[in-house]
Amino acid sequence: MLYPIQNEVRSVMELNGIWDVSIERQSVSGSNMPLTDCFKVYVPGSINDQVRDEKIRNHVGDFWYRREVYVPNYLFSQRIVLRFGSVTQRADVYVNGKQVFSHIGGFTPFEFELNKYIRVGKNELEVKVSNILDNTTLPVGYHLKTEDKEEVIPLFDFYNYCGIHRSVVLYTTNDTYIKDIDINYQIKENYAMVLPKVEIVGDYDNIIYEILDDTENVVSASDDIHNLLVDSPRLWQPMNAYLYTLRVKVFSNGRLVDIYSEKFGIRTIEIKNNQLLINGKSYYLKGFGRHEDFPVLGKGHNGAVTVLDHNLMKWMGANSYRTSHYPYAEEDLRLADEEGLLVIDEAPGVGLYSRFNFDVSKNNADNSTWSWVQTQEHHKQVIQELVTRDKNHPSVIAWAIANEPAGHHPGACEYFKPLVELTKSLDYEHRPVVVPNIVNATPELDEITKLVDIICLNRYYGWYIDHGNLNESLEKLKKEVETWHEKYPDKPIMFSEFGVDTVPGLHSLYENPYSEEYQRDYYQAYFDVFDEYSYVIGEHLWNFADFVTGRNLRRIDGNLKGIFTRDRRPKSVAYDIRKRWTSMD
Ligand code: GCB
Repeated sequence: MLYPIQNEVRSVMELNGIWDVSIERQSVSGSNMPLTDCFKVYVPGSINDQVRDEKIRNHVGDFWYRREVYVPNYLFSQRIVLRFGSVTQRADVYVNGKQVFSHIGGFTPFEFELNKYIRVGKNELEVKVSNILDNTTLPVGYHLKTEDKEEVIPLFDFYNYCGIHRSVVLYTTNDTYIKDIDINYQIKENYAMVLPKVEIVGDYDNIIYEILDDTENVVSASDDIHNLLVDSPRLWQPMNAYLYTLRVKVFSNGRLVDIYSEKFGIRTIEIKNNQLLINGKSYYLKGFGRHEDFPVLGKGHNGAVTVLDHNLMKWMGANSYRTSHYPYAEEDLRLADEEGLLVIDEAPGVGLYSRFNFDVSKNNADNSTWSWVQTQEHHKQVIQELVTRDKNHPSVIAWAIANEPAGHHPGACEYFKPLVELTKSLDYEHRPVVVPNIVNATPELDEITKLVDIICLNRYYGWYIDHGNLNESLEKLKKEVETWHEKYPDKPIMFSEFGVDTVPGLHSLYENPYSEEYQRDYYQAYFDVFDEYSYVIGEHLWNFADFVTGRNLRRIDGNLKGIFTRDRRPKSVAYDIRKRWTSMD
């Protein structure tokens, strides 16, 4: 799905700002009834941390958002599209009292044509937002409902923030419009052949494709996609990005009816001899698993936070991150493209583990995951939405289609095989597919790793296993790395998560868990292991910053495994890691 842009033909109008929200539906379209029991919520932003009332903060079920939208008469000569960047977890959209659209899935955009539902001037827009998660949704939760209580117990470790989390816009196009663009290319000896696939709706008689360099010079132009050649292309390199623009112009009777500019980078990605090669050169991934999570905003997108987080990652010497555990705002990826950061782009396939427990030794009590979850169809939908949204981003180097599923429960392979195939088939580049692995899905039992391109391990030896005992746990870590390598010698291994909860300002002379010293020792010990193996191709620390979780005996004010606090102050370990990463070639 294309990002909304304004240009010669298209216009964009933001509907962000303060909306009215209530638990019960408040308005009857057309009436001037005063709204009672409404509270105010800023969009984009999670509801939960904008309200004082705990009942509202913890409400399970529906929230009704409402606002008026004034539509100027001049827009009506065009298609008017209403687009939501994301609504978590489900949205039912009502226009002037009538339900017109629904979308399930909290982390991808959706849009629909509005013309037939609106009039010139004042219109009423309502969105029923639900935060229910169950065994048919992703993420997965246990949905418990009795006569006097409704609850969602998350099978994952982050707070189930809800609301309209990303921008809401009205944008316009003509009746003939560019619906989608896939920018495929092939790199030859000293030129690149760009082969865009453009989907157009409506009548037209001519299309012109132009390729512009980063100073906006047209380097190639044609009405035939087979003639789009870029001589001596400048490659998009990690941390040294170079972006070209594909400009598509659509004409009808000599009149320009649509135009869209999409940036892209020219580069290759390959997995070969257990290495990750970008433009033929092997790269080591240094970076983080992250969350969209910030005080007050919750999971609401805020451009200033995106910019700061990217600056902090670059300051640390990172070259990559994973969008754990769901697709992030489109603005994040657009920035990563400009900055040369590498992104493992993750679908919200999290919680696929029956009776998941932080005490991993208890996780083997039940092996029924794949008979209990009914998420496969929805999983296909979220993968499709992820790949079609993000396919043209050069920053995206791999797709993570789930996080820590029960890869060792019967049925895991049957569940994942079609999903891996689908992901590859949707992506013209066939980028690597990964599924970060949980420690219980051992090399002997796991059924998923054979399907993926990079072995991604989330490991907590010294924390959930052998808590506080680094020496013993590292022997286990080494043994495990070697066992995976023996089983899959051609596949690279990366650590997609490892870390320890650390209370900022807590110091200890000893190896005391939760202290800043323990976090420093833990990371140093892991790094010493990674550096022994050439086939370990990356380290993503868990987590970039502390984040909010549900209430749990093991969580003191959330998950404290951040290298930065939730308000982005560095813990001591940040300086060690910065030293390591900035001195690594
Ligand atoms: C994991 C999960 C992540 C948790 C983390 C932890 O394995 O993938 O979502 O937050 O462990 O800190 O327990």
